[in-house]
Amino acid sequence: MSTAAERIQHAGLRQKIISAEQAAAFIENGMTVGISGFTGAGYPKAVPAAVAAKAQAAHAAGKPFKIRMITGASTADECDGVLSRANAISFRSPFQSDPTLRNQINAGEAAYMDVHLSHIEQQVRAGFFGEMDVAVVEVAGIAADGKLIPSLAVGTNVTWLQQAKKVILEVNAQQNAKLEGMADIYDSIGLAPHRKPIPLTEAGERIATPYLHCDLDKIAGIVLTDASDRNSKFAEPDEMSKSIAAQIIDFFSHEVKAGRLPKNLLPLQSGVGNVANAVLAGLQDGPFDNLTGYTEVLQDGMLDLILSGKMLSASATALSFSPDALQRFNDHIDELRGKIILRPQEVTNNPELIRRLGIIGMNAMIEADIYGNVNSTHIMGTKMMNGIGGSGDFARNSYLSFFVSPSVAKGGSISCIVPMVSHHDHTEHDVMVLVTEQGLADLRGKSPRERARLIIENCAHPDYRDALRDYFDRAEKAGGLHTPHLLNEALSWHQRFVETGDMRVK
Ligand code: 0RQ
Repeated sequence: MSTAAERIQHAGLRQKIISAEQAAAFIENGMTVGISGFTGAGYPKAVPAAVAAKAQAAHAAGKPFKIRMITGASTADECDGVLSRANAISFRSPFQSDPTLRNQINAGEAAYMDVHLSHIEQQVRAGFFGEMDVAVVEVAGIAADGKLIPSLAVGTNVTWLQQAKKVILEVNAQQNAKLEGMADIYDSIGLAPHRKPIPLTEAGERIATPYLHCDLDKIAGIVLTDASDRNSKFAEPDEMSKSIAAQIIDFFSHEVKAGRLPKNLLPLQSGVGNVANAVLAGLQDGPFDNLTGYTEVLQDGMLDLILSGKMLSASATALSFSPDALQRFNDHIDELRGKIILRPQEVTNNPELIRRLGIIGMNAMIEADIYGNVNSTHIMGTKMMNGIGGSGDFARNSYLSFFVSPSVAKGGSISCIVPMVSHHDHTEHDVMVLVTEQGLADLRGKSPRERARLIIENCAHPDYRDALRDYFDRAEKAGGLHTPHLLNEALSWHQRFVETGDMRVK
């Protein structure tokens, strides 16, 4: 394995090697900093800790120090974690999943703008977030001509490298040098009115170059690291995940029989987490071959489908593997280079492409209401969990959009099917199939009242079914018969939970 210094093939850039502390000197209080990384892959491993130390020193001296931090998606403890523990983040966008930062957001100590992942780059390019002072971007290496070799996530790197006034690179020796050639970096999206169609018509197609570009004069320093991405092991699929997965796979068979899906399905997008991974694991034994993936995060389940030959190719913006899967990926990287394509998130999540390719989108939710509106982000309507991530990009534009969840949370004290969602991320117009371990509701072609009956009978937990039926019956009697509601009661289940710790009437 080559050292990080050996990964810098460009002689001039080798002169720019600095320490993380020296790099942190370029980052000042109040700056907007673009950071690489997407769902625990490809984030910088050393500079954030040095910035956190700088913040702590400033705070100890009674001086303010906080940065505005914009990423691709979530990072990991060495980035969001270390910076939020140092109270060094004043503003964060577009997606996070760090426990400390989440608490700070919900305590009003850090501002957060939850943005569709396909939107963030164009909004930064358009200047909606002001100027980007510094970008800190992890790469797997630098070619002799100065082109950058992406690491395990491409995310927003194209745009951060273009937009930032100064760039700090982290060259990470733990990232496989053989990643060179795996990415497909289309960087010509631009802004309206100068946009052209993105010339991608198949999920597995390559349309651009494998390298990231950066004006070499902007590179303020290069920090060498040797640390792997931090992704934890997946739990073996439990009965809950297996049940949800089995229903989705049955549904696919039904759709193939009905002629609404081809035998090899359509390109699959899958959200993160155990249920998503279980659906992909279920496909391993399912009747579908020659599958394709067009997703944002490629996790263990999809890797295994490719390795077993069930899936021909998959494209993603991040490879977020458990340590075991990372080993399998590294062992087979020569074979995988032709089958896995890493793209910018503005391409993986692009509405134009999701619609064109006819994606099957599968994402998890916090709650759905009886009409099929979905909340993916807020606990009891007010507290941020993670963010909308790419779920909206896929839900709105997919050919088939699924949302999945256990029917209850917190030991049964919360129903994930409620009269009215306490926060709207995906409206009834974007949600086609809801699945819990209780059953599946196919909402396509159905009016709101037809949907309500189906969701209550098929998806709600038996402990809550009578109460939902009662709510719906009384709402119908009250009139307003397109989408019946009792407005003074619609959020009473959430209110009851806040007051008593249980949605059920005792
Ligand atoms: O709480 O962590 O305290 O145990 O929420 O719930 O069931 O483990 O599900 O990990 O798949 O997360 C929607 C949050 C689901 C996630 C969400 C509690 C529950 C548990 C987690 P604990 P589960 P998951 C691709 C697509 C938005 C982004 C997205 C997410 C915790 O999937 O962030 O889709 N999605 N991106 O107990 C109160 C409820 C609850 C509840 C569950 N109704 N009320 N708490 N919980 N339901 C990736 C990217 O875009 C980058």
